[in-house]
Amino acid sequence: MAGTPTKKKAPAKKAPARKRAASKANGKAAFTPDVPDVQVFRQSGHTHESLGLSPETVLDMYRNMLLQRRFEERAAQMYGRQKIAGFLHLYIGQEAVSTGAIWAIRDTDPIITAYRDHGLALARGMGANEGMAELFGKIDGCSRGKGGSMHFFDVSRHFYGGHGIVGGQIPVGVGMGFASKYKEDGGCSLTFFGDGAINQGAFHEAANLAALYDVPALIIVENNAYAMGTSVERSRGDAQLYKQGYPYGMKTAVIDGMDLFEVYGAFQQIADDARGETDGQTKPYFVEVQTYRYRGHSMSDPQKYRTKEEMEAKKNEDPIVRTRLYVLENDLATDEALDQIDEAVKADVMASVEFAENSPLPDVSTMYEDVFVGDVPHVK
Ligand SMILES: Cc1ncc(C[n+]2csc(CCOP(=O)(O)OP(=O)(O)O)c2C)c(N)n1
Ligand SMILES: [Mg+2]
Repeated sequence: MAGTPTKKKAPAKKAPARKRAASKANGKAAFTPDVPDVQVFRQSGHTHESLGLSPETVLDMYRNMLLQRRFEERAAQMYGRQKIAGFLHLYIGQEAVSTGAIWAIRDTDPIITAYRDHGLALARGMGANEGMAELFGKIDGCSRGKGGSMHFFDVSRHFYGGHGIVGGQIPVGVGMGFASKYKEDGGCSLTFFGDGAINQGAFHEAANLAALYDVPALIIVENNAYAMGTSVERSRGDAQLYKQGYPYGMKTAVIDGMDLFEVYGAFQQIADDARGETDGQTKPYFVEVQTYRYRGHSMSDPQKYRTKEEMEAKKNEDPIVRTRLYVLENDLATDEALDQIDEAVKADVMASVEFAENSPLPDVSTMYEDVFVGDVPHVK
């Protein structure tokens, strides 16, 4: 199956120094941006040590990426059994983006995203139970069963959805950054959206205001190469998305989103700069994270728009496989220990299915709740 970590044995010969796993797989050509103020985070040669990550933290990050993947594999199966209604958009392949970014920022930095939201929610700390129950439309779900797959929400963890209108969340995310600036709380908002959303007016309006008001906001396009069945090349006059920060006078970052350490290192640096830690000046960043989704747009996508060869090549970049190889090559854990992590994650996800099954449907009386802050103004 696409993107499933394979059990690779650790190489017999010990590596002489800390090395980057699967660097062969990362055969991306060197890249020179042709607009100013662009920082490129690709093939930086990071190690966990150079990033200040302990082996335990690397394993936590690995566990979290696996949780996202196993959760969604199981969700796909439950969709097939008609336990989940409506749409289901899987994040499989993009897990290094969520885990790398969220491990790099503060727990209180607000996050908002589009409908492909399970991965970011689980990376932010949502449990599999709350997530699966939401997919099942049950009262114990993160949105009390009334949001479903596209509307995961967890205000206690500063995770603000889960939005279905392409690009609609971008002005809201920039607004959350503006709130941080206004309140001077040192926060920096993270607004995620897809490559398809960059053609929406909402992106351009929000980008302009973010730059104009020096908003501490990371405006992040997760370029997974497709918007439904349309490739970026087919929908853009200029497919180099990173250039979109320049017209608004924003600093820009381009990140290899298939590499956990690259994402982590980049977000640490740019989030600190955005919140004003480097020069006392808050500022927005436009961020292009280059990633790939291994599954279809949603569950009913025959995927005729891409070739098997493209998929095979991309599978070599699987962020979970690459992290596993890194862990083994650098003796951070044994093959058996990694298998145990996987088994524990699978058991956690399996238990979440039972939890979701047993959770009640929301009562009709809850219909008007969670719409307004405070009392419902006019419903009797
Ligand atoms: C305003 C609006 N137009 C169209 C749609 C239909 N639609 C849903 S998802 C999607 C593709 C978006 O692709 P992208 O932004 O690249 O995100 P990805 O699915 O790749 O994560 C479209 C066109 C929508 N939901 N909202
Ligand atoms: Mg896309």
